[in-house]
Amino acid sequence: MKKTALITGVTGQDGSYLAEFLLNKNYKVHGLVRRVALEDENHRLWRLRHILNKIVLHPASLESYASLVKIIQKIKPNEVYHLGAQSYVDYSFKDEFSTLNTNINGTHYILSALKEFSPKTKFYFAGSSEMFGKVRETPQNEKTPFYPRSVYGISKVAGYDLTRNYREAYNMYCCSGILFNHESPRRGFEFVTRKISHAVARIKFGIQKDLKLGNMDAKRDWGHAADYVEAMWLMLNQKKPVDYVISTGKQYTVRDFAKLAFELVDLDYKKYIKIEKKFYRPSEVESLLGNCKKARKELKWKPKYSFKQLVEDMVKADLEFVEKEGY
Ligand code: NDP
Ligand code: GDR
Repeated sequence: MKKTALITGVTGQDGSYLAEFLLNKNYKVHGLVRRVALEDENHRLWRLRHILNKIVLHPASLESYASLVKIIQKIKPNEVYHLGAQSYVDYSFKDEFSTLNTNINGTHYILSALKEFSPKTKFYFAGSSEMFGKVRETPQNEKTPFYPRSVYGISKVAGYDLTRNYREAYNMYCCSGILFNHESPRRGFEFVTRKISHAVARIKFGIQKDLKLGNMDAKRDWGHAADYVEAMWLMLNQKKPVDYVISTGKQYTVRDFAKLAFELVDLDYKKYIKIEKKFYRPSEVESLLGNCKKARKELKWKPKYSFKQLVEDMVKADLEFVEKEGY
């Protein structure tokens, strides 16, 4: 019999790659979407357009326990991948309350609904390297203490703890991936990598003059989303639920990313970038670097994309995007 998976956040970057990945593994894939997405398919479902006829979408809200219960009772999925979240760190400083509400209550509602109505379902929580924040050691692994620097990071620590507690208290198969930044041509435009690759393409085509950024010294461990969704699936297909760090183990600055992206179209980044205070965060995460030895050993997972291949993939895709769409 086909396995059934439910993905929250299916319209996002990771949700779309994961849906494809699970279809290739012959899963029946269900996705939870906000009703507005169904009303505006063109804009809200762009990442899923090519697989829309192969997946089942259910309107629901992470803010409504009742709507989540309805879907879980109906599908009783083998696996739930809980990716839905207010995921933009910068925005979490501007709207703390809704970030906490969506990210903490949304996670709690799903866990609670599973406990009541489908306790055998395996549950994946999208944890984040933002939980390490002001890092206590370098590189960071599964034992590194958390020190979040934003409401977003705080919400992810709470989701991580809820997930652990459901595993320990109710003996459910619940685990968290502590994923470091992962990007792709499907990254949202507000995140720095996509902001850069999109701007590079627009500047190359002469429709943008410069690129305004904040802290270019921030260091991140950047991987490719297509690689990282495989790790989510691996975590739900082990004998026991265990939390894992997923990362590349290599670190670059925002400046490194920009320099390479501009070089790929024969431009010098220094001529185009302007620094603006408004893109700095009230409390910044300066440096993240993951140690994923445990995942490499136990899950036999490793990233396929190098940093250079990631930047190339994004810039190439945005050159095609801007040429086709004209913006
Ligand atoms: P995206 O921002 O691309 O996608 C977020 C998804 O959550 C979207 O489908 C969005 O729906 C949905 N969502 C947001 N708010 C709600 C809500 N109130 N009700 C229902 N759905 C909602 O994120 P990514 O794909 O990049 O990330 C997936 C998950 O992994 C997130 O939880 C993120 O925090 C986490 N993460 C991401 C990392 C990364 O580098 N990408 C690293 C570590 C963790 P809509 O389309 O309607 O807005
Ligand atoms: P991050 O990603 O906060 O790491 O969270 P983002 O791309 O937003 O920022 C990365 C770093 O770049 C610096 N920066 C800028 N960022 C943005 N967005 N825009 C700018 O103009 C800019 N200039 C400099 C930031 O200050 C920061 O240091 C992502 C999200 O996907 C989270 O959901 C996820 O949990 C973490 O990665 C791991």
